[in-house]
This record gives sequence, C-alpha cells and structure tokens, in this order.
Amino acid sequence: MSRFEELYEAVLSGDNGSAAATTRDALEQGADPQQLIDEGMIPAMAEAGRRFEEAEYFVPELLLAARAMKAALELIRPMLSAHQTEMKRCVVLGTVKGDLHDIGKNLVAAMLEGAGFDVVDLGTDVAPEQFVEAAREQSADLIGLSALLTATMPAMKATIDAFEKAGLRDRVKVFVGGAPLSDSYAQEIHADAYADNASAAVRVAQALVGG
Ligand code: B12
Repeated sequence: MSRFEELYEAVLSGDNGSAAATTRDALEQGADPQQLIDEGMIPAMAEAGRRFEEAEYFVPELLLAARAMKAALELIRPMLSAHQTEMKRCVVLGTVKGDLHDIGKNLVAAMLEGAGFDVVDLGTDVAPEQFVEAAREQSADLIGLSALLTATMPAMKATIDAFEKAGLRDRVKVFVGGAPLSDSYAQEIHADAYADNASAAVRVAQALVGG
C-alpha cells in the first residue's frame, strides 16, 4: 500500500493515531505535503461524505474521519506556508447569534479544509457585525452560516442584511445550513445557496467560487 493509500484508509476509517503516524512518516521520508492532502486526505473525506449521503456512514463515523483528517492536517499545515501564497479561497464560517450548536458546523469546517479551502471559524453565537468584520479582515470569498434553532434562523437574515449595509454583499457569497433550514428559506433570506450536509456544503462552496 502506498503512503497515500495508507493515509486515505486511516482518515476514512477515522483512525486519528494512524493518520498522524502515517503523515509524520511520509513527511520524514520527504513526501510532498500538498500531495498528501490531494491524494490522501481529500479523497478520503470525499468518500466519507459520499458514504454519509448514502447512509453507509452516520454522524459518528463522519466525525471520526474529520478528526483523523484534522490530526493529519495539523502536521502538514506548518509546511504549507509556501503553498499559502497561492490563491486560496477563504470561507468565514460560524453559528449565528444566539445559537450554540456547533457539531454540524465543525464538520462543515473540516470538510471544507479537507477540500482545500482556507477556513476561518468564528465559533458559535456569532453576531452579524463579527461576520462582517471577519469577512473584511480576511477578504473572504464565502460566508457560511449555521443555525440549529428555529429561533435563531432570523439571525441569518440579520447577518445577510449586515453585509448589505456594510456594502460587502456583492463581494461575498453566502451559503447557509443547519437542520431546520431549507432551500426555500435560504432563498427567502437572499442567501446564495443552501446545503443540508457537510459534503454537499463542499460542492456548493466549490460551485459558488466557480471551481
Ligand atoms: C447536540 C444538540 C445540542 C447540544 C449542542 C452541542 C454542540 N456543541 O453543538 C446542546 C446540549 C448544547 C444543545 C442545546 C440546546 N438545544 Co439542541 N440539539 C442537539 C441535537 C441533539 C443534535 C444537533 C447535532 O449536532 N446534529 C448533528 C449534526 C452533524 O447535524 P447538523 O447540525 O444538522 O449539521 C449538518 C447539516 O445541518 C449541515 N450544516 C450545519 N451547519 C451548516 C452550515 C453551513 C454553511 C452549511 C452549508 C451546512 C451546514 O451540515 C452538517 C453536517 O452534515 C439536536 C437534535 C437533532 N437531531 O438535530 C438538538 C436541537 C437542535 N436542540 C434543540 C433545542 C431546543 C436546544 C436548546 C434550546 C435546549 C434547551 N432548552 O436548553 C439548547 C439551545 C442552546 C443554544 N442557545 O444554542 C432543538 C431545536 C428545536 C428548534 N426547532 O428550534 C433540537 C432540534 C432538539 C429537539 N428536537 O427539540 N443542543
């Protein structure tokens, strides 16, 4: 088995110890960090997402795969500085004001990172102004909003309105998700897109940035 296949298997099976060890060994032997991401981690997360959509994997398996990917990514990240000068698409992500649910949002963040996006995760209970400020600071391409409570769904609209007010709405694409949401709600609040799971979120994000 090649080191890429080993990393693929480790991430897909959610074995974070093996994912980290394989990555460390491969780096010590001179493997290209970007290739470890492109040929090991990204295909593994894509397969984990596919299995989730086909109901072959459930949330725990997806979380374990995301954790394994993160363990490997932590080792690779410092070595990517050379690559980071390349144009990387930036996503500012967060759970909207009043809402503390972050499991789904964290999965989306991990999958986006795995797919090569630069993710700035603002955490939970994020006020509209914080999203605007971060988007401005990071020159973000995309804003991802998560809400799990019907009571906090209006905070998504307030956040989108804040981007309008700040004159930034034309510069960023907004995509939304969370269990109580729907495509029609996303349209109603003038979001650019909606995704109902983490791998769909990656596809939507890629489509929004045109790649
Ligand atoms: C875990 C949980 C909690 C945990 C949260 C822990 C954490 N760190 O997140 C705790 C215990 C803290 C909690 C608290 C509360 N909760 Co709660 N909670 C849940 C529960 C059981 C699971 C949510 C979850 O993690 N699902 C798994 C993840 C993977 O799925 P997901 O979040 O939907 O994310 C996926 C997609 O939606 C999408 N997605 C998510 N975000 C984004 C973002 C973008 C940009 C995109 C594109 C896609 C996307 O991709 C994700 C991955 O596939 C749900 C019930 C349920 N089955 O949904 C209730 C639930 C959401 N909670 C509920 C309630 C009422 C509360 C409380 C008000 C309870 C209380 N009385 O205190 C508080 C509110 C606290 C607050 N202010 O937020 C209700 C909401 C009802 C409603 N319609 O509003 C639910 C539905 C339970 C119920 N049936 O009553 N909760």
